[in-house]
This record gives sequence, structure tokens and C-alpha cells, in this order.
Amino acid sequence: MDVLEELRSYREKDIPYSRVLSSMCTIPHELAVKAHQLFIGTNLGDPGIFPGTVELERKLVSMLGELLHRRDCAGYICSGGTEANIQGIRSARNLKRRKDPNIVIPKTAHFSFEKICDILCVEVRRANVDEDYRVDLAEVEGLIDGRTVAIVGIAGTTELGQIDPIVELSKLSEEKDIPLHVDAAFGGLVIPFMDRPYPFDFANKGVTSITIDPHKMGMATIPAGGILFRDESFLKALEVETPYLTSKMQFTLTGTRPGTGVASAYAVLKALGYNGMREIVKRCLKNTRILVEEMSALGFEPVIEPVMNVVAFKTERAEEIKQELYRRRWVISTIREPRAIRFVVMPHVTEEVIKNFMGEFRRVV
Ligand code: 0PR
Repeated sequence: MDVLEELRSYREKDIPYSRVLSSMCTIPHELAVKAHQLFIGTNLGDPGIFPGTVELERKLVSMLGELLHRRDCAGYICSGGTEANIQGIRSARNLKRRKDPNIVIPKTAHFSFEKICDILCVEVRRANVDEDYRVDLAEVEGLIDGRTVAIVGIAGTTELGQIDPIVELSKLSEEKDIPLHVDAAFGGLVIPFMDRPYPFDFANKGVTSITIDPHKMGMATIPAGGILFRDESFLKALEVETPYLTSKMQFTLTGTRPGTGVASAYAVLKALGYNGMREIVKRCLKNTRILVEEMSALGFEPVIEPVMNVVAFKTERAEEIKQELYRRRWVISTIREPRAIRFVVMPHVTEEVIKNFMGEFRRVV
């Protein structure tokens, strides 16, 4: 068998996105694919060889910064939300220099914070959430002490798409002089394009770093994550010397890193512009409503009224339903608490996909 034919046979085993309602990734935009191809073989780990790609990365970082009300922010394009969160916390920890450091995160935080606690040797303190699954401010305040090096807020939680009270967290962070990292891996490219965007970004003075991933709602090719900092001092706190490279210092976590994510993310944002992105987000929100109506007609109630294009429905049979659907090659997910089935209505989850899915879902339940 020809090797490409062999590869195709493996790829055919994958489930097509038209049957996936659980993913925060999506089919890359066609321009993202073209841009990706143009930049295959680029390595941002050795900037002297790829000055053009470096320039493009800077442009993309300021484009994202502008969207988040800080055009002259610092940062870089990384492998995804996990790396961005690691670097955000690592920078805060290095700047604060506390013995036995801890961070305070919402209970609803993504599991990348488990890795952070292990890698960075910081204690992770988890604050409870209120009945709307937003972090409880009094809890956060109570968990902070003299060894706290960062507070974390989430703008678009993985399980429910909820937004923490970043405005109040920012005030707390200013008051206590503790960096506030906002995990907007998902919501970063949704919220700014909504009708009444919640102010989750650098407009809040306490916000020192933001995770924002183009490979989620930015429709870029994987991998494309983003970590943005309020200013250069946070990047400086991450630097190591690179004695034999074309550059003297490196602040990234990985060494060799692709320029493909930079190019594909830039292509999508530049070509679509804010208006194009608004259209995409509007359609996802409309399709989320359609899904809520269809599910309500079957007696399923959302855990919270969806804030963005993530929605979960309460059911004691969550695990069983998920597994039965998977046997039929449909992918949905479940959440930790309460028992519920969860959907992410990405751009590939069209009205037609929802219609096809509901047909199968009715047979299963
Ligand atoms: N922060 C938040 C709020 C996230 O939702 C995620 C990932 C991350 C950080 C970590 O990002 P990376 O996975 O890019 O490192 N959220 C999704 C999740 O874990 C990622 C995902 C994407 C899962 C596609 C499944 C899938 O098919 O659920």
C-alpha cells in the first residue's frame, strides 16, 4: 500500500466535525489553511532566520491587543490555552517571588491549572462559585494571603461558557497588588463580538495577562494559542539566555515553534475583520438558541441560560446518553457538576448539523 493511502485509511477513522458537538476547535477557515501552507517550515524559535514571520507575529499580537483594549501589550503566539496559562502564572510567580507561592482560581477552571500546580510548584486554591457558576468574590478574598502570586478569572468557562466577575476581581487585584490572569482561551474571540460585550480585558487595570486562543473561535489551524501581557516586564520575567541562536534571549516555553498558527490566525482576523467575526459569533449564538429550543421541547433544561455558544442540559442519564451517542458516532460531552450533557456550538455546528443531531438524539432518549 502506498504510504499516503495508508495515511488516508487512518484519517478516515476520525470522526468528521459534522458529528462533533463537544469540541472547542472547529474546521479551520479556508484562508487559515492557505496561510498555514505558506508558512509550513517556519520556526519562530530562531527569529534571525525568519524575520518576516517574527514581524507578522508582532502584528498579530497587537491586533489581539487592540481587540482587548491594549494595543501595545506584550506577548506571543503559543501552542494553546495550556501553555498560555502556564506562562501567565509563571510570569506572575517570577515577578512576585514569594516563598511557598499559591494562586487562587475558580473551581470551574480548566484542568490545565492542575498541570500548572505540578510544573510550577505553586499551591492551587480553588474558590467556590455562586448559583450562576461565577466565582464567589468573598471566597477568593478569603483564600488570598501574603503568599498569593496570582488570582485567576475565567472569561468563558470550559463547561458552561460562564464569565467570572472580572471587573470586581480586577479591583481586588489592584487593592491587594496581586496580578490577575484572565483565562479567555475560548471567550476571548467570542465576547468582543457580542452585542453587549462584558468588560473582561485590559480595560480593567488589575488584569495583567490574558489567554486568548485563535485555534478555538479564531478558526485558525492548530496549534495557535495566545498569551498577552499588560507590558514587557511580564515577558522579561520569563526570559532565559539563548547563547548560540540568532537571538540572545527567549521568553517562550517551547523552543522550536511553528509560524503556521501566526499566519492562519492573522489571515482569518484580517480578512474577516470585526464585522466578519461578529457575523460568525452571531450565527453561533443563534444556533445555540435553536439547540436550547429543541432540547426544551424534549423536556431538557439548561444548567444556566447560555451566556455564549456553550450550553449544558441537566440529566441524570448524562454519561449513558453520551456513550450511546458515541456508539452511533456522534460526539457530545458531559460536565463535572451538576450531571449534564454539554454542547459547544462552534461554526461547524450549523442548523443542519443540529437537525441531524436532534434526529439521532430523539432516538437515543
Ligand atoms: N482554558 C480554557 C477556558 C479552555 O476551555 C481550554 C481548553 C484551555 C484553557 C486549554 O487550551 P488548550 O487545549 O488549547 O491547551 N478547552 C477545551 C477542553 O479542554 C479544549 C478542547 C478542544 C477539548 C477541542 C476538546 C476538543 O475536541 O474541553
